[in-house]
Amino acid sequence: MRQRIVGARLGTIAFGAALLCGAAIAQEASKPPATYKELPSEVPADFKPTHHGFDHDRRDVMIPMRDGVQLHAVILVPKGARNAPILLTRTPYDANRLTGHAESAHLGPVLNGYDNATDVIVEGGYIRVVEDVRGKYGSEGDYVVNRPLRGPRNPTPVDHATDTYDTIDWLVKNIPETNGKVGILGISYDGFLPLMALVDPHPALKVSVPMNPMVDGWMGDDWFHHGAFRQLNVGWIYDQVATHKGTEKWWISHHDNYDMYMQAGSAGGLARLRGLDRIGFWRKLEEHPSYDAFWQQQAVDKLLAERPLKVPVMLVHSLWDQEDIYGAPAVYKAIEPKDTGNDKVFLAIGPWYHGQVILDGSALGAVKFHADTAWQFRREVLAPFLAQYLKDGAPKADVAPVTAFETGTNTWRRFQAWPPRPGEASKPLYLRAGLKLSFDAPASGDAESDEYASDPSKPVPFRRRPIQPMGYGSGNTWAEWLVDDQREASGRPDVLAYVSDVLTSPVKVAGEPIANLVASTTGTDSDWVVKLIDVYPDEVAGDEDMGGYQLAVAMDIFRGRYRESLETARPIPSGRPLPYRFALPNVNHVFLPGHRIMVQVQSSWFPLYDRNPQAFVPNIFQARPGDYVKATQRVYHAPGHASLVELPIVP
Ligand code: PG9
Repeated sequence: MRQRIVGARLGTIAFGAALLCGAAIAQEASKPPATYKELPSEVPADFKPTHHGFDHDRRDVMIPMRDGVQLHAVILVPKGARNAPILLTRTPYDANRLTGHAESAHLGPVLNGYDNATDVIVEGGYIRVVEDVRGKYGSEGDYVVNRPLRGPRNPTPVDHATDTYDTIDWLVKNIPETNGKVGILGISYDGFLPLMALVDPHPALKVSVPMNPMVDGWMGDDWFHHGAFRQLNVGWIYDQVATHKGTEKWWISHHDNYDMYMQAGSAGGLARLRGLDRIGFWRKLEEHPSYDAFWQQQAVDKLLAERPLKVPVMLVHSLWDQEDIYGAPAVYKAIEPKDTGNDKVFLAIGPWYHGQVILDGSALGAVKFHADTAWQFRREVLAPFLAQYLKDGAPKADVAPVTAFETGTNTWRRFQAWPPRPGEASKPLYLRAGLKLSFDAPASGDAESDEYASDPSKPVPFRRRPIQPMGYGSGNTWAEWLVDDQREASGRPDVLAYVSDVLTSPVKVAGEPIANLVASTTGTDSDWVVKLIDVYPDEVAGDEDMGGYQLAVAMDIFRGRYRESLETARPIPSGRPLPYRFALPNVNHVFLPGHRIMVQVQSSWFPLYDRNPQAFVPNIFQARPGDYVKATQRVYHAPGHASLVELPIVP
């Protein structure tokens, strides 16, 4: 014990001395340096790396735009490249980061990340160019999220179309190793930019591959789905827009994000607590909760529908895209009619999460595809598709207008169009009494409806708690939430789960299921979530973890205040059965014999979506704690009040 005390005293003395010494140093440091001959610095005045052994040449350039603003780009030229095509990605996510995944002499590891189709780029011998968009990271200029095209929302002479044009013009004139042909591709926001490139395109732009693109932030991509706000994304606004180079980072205050957002009360409340309301883009979100001109005029599918299509485009869609599940099919639908020769607009549909197309596509969460579907696509479709437009003398690619993976059977299909049977009428799958599902309409005498309590103080978690933030860090399974087992929800009293009999023959669906709910609420506003689910057999041979699994193949939410007009929110007449009709995400799925079909209905999906107060308020971003009220929800399944899902069944 004594030893320890002495030690303690000595420690105190030492600590005191250290404090005094530290103060002295600090005081010293505050003084101007003493006049002494400095040692010769070991840092060379102008160090140039030898890049000995590199298989590529790295060039950092500033490219002048037509308004004088300069954009930073990283150019990676394979050693010995001659007459090589360029693959360009424009990004708000830091070109240096996207081209700096490893300190390596080889292009593969340098590009090997969540943002390059590395094997296609490197094995294809492409010159790789990644450019910071205007106003971000190494580039000059102002930053506007998803900068609108010149026009009513952008009075300046520049936008992403002009910046892409000017960039391509500079590249083909200043990279001697190129053959003068440029392809543009990218994922998510980087997928929105290849769509912007299609407007008044540069003649050297030969092909565009938007993957999981952001297209309509209100209808079904990152910000709202049918008016319900995706509040889990607010951290992106903070990280992306608070500073030029993303130096300020959003933070988590609770291990379970469910608690963090509950404590904040509303998305607007959280925004004000954390200074988001000082960020221009947040203020625009808060000012435009409805589908008004702000959203309609920047919906990329609408913009492209009005413009000529001059460049071949392959839209890449992920069936379980947890972020931009609306974009690619919406653009396909908008521009495909222009493709009279069926040889300019292509669609690829894979069993992937957001961006998984450039990663390993063997499985998604618990769902196994028994082959690397993403690699298959890159090798057999994307690589030859790009080459035919970009490489001198490359053969025409044997790529169908639509290449779609069929889940359930785990089979790639080739179609001439999407949906494959455009004229085919959908088949109604009815919600029936006794929580049944049937292709037979409700019969008179059936129980009229089912009810559940929707309590905003206990919103339905969108996945098992504790809930992680949106993100891609190691251990974060945000990317997989769309394939979470929906048993978590189906057992809850505030979720209705209707299920069919066991199927004796396959039911193949390809296209967009449409939810048709007839429902009432005792409140004056309400959210409706509808999920189309494949229920696996109680036991699955060879994959026991899938026994009884409830795999959602299409799920979405609709904010009831917009039932009459997406542009104008209106209170819901309380207690009255009313129709709600909204599209669910595209499916390409076979419900196999032995499986069952399930439809779940609920009225919250938290904290991914903000809570609906269930009492009508002008702007839910400004809802106050007292606005949130419990409501009793009724879903009807009686003749004349039939709830159903229109299934795009393929015989
Ligand atoms: N679509 C992704 C995203 C955009 C905005 C908010 C949150 C996610 C992305 O571009 O990465």
